[in-house]
Amino acid sequence: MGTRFIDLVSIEVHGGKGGDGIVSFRREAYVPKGGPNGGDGGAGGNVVLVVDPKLTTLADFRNGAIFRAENGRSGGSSNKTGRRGRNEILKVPPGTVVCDSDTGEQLDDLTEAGQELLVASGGKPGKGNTSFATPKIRAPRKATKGESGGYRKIRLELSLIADAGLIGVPNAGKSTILSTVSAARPKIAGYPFTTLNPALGMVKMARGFSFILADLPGLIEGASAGVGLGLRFLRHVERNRILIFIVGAGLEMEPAEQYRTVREEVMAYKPDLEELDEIVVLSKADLIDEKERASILETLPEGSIVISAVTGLGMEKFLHRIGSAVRRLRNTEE
Ligand SMILES: Nc1nc2c(ncn2[C@@H]2O[C@H](COP(=O)(O)OP(=O)(O)OP(=O)(O)O)[C@@H](O)[C@H]2O)c(=O)[nH]1
Ligand SMILES: [Mg+2]
Repeated sequence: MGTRFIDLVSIEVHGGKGGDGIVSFRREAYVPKGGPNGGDGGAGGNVVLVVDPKLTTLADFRNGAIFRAENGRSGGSSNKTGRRGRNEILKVPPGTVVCDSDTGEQLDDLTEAGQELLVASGGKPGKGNTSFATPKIRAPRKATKGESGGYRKIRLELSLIADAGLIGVPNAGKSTILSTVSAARPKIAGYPFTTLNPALGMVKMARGFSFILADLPGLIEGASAGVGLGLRFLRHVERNRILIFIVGAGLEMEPAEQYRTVREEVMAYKPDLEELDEIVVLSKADLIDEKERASILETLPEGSIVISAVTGLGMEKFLHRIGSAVRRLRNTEE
């Protein structure tokens, strides 16, 4: 179904190189030729994905970015093993599906908080000359180099369900709203049923917080019985967690009537939806004056918001209202 927003990035991951083993001999006073004491290298670091339930998108990853774990250090004299390279830990949101970009093979579906996936192993460390000492060769001059780490291109894919859906009669201005608050570019036109399939956009707020907003096809009376885009539309509504009713100024139907009609259709389709959070918004407010706005507001539920996607009026308040509803929901779901 179309209410999924696919967040997709390809990245490269490189395990760290293993540290080299070294050639070294003991040097003690009065001992002309000490035995070998060259230590092994440290292993290269791994690149590991780990699920962080606080994340909801892959927006922190730049497409094509390269992530390298640290190299292991070389061994030291006195049989000191080199320090191993630090792992590179990449946090991903729950629901991230990981595939090898070259083979297309699915490596894992990361769903649980804290779940880990090793995507590139660190290289094996080299051995120091101590390891090559035998009864015959007491002073080996041989040490091996660390191996390079694993490398691969992976694809991270997250399919998101919208947090909130824009619901309203045709021409209420739903697509215009989505296009001004996100990078989504739904079709906008002054005729009904411009939107045939839901469009989704990611709304980015301050401090890395974001949510997914769905622009839904217009809804008319009888939709729950299959009129207009009817059921096709309503199937999408039930996948949203917050219902945003958009009523438009300047339409044939009065705003209060739009709200009543649309809400009734939604609830007739699925009474459970009564339990979802609701936000009521009067849009296209630039078409009417202050006085008319106030009198329309009196006919809408308390706390309704007035906006214009064209002039920007009320848009900040609108986004904050949705943002705090989304936050509340996510907190209770944790
Ligand atoms: N003046 C004004 N016009 C608007 C505003 N928002 C949308 N419009 C116009 O209203 C018409 C319908 O806008 P859309 O965003 O396509 O409406 P919609 O609710 O997505 O319509 P459907 O997809 O048919 O359900 C277009 O001609 C828009 O340019 C607004 O804030 N002010
Ligand atoms: Mg539309």
